[in-house]
Amino acid sequence: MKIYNIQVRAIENSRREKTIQVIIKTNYGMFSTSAPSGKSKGKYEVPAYTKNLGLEIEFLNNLKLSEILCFRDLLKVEKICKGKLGANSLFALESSLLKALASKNKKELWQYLRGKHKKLPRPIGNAVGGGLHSRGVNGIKPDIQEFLFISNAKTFEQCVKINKKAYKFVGKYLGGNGRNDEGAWETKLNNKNVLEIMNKVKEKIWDKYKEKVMVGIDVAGSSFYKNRKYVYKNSIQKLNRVGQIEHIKALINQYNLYYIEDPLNEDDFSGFKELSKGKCFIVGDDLTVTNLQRLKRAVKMKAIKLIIIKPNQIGSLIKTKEVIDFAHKHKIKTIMSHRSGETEDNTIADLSVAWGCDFIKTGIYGKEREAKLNRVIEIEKSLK
Ligand code: 2PG
Ligand code: MG
Repeated sequence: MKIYNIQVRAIENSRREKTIQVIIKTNYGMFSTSAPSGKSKGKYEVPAYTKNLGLEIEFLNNLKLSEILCFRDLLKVEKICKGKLGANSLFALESSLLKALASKNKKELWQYLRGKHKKLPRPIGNAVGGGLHSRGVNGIKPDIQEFLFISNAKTFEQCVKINKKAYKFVGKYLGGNGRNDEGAWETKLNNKNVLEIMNKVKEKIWDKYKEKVMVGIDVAGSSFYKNRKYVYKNSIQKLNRVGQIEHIKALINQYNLYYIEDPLNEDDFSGFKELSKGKCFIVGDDLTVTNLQRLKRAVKMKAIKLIIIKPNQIGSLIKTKEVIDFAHKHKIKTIMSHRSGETEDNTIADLSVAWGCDFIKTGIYGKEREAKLNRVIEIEKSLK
């Protein structure tokens, strides 16, 4: 595969922030990838850009790469780009190179990278938003960042349909306050009121379609942890660490929660461990930031049962794959995830299938979110 040139530019994501798009021109065609951007970022993430986007565009536009022959050759690319690229640029560059390589091998990206497993992920969909992702109503909003539906239907396509139906019912009950960064409903209700509605919808879906949906939340605990206190604005209370752990346990019991992401601040491995003793799936995102060292610590401490995988938290696809493999080896389930600021790029859909992720978290509504869901549906259909 000959790489003729690399064309890089700044495009806008769903939040109208600038992000990077990398286009590789080869003798097998043109291959493009754009990177997403987070808002409630973990403090241990690799920065999106080393200094700024402009400098990285300049570096990449002048970069000359020789042939890439296999996935491991990305290591050579990483050596050349060391210190010059942040996580967003590296993710976009490596993904485009892999798409070119897949095409050279007459395969789709997911086929080219796929191991022996046969599984497809299940979708996790964000239905109601609060926290840093939402404006709320006159600034009033739930403190929890995401209220999620997880369908248990037989196929990926059917799961998506059920999540969408649940999303519509929630919208009806909330009564039209618009949508947030991720296409989730805005509301001024507090956490508990939203959870009541989520559970009402869960029952409605069962009554109407005889399908199970589970309810989960992304607390994004670090985003409202200030001066050693969890500062809730909607319910006007401050909780210390022990208070927050008890509060989360009570929410799990009261609302029968299946999944909780980042219930605590990103440094509290032992608090995660305490919560992981229960029946609810405790998930690391800002805690683990797709970083092998942090995952190893979480595994050793039995702090989590699932891990969020965001390739642009770490940049390197080699490292992303290492994290996924290590997680699976230690019976930790993996969730390939979008970011709150997204483009219509669907690379993570291919990666989730290729690397056998258990779930994919992409939102439910909006063209940037549906691009990923539709891609997994397309792959599912091609497998039949
Ligand atoms: C999260 C993500 C995506 P952000 O916390 O899981 O929903 O948010 O991309 O803003 O970090
Ligand atoms: Mg999260």
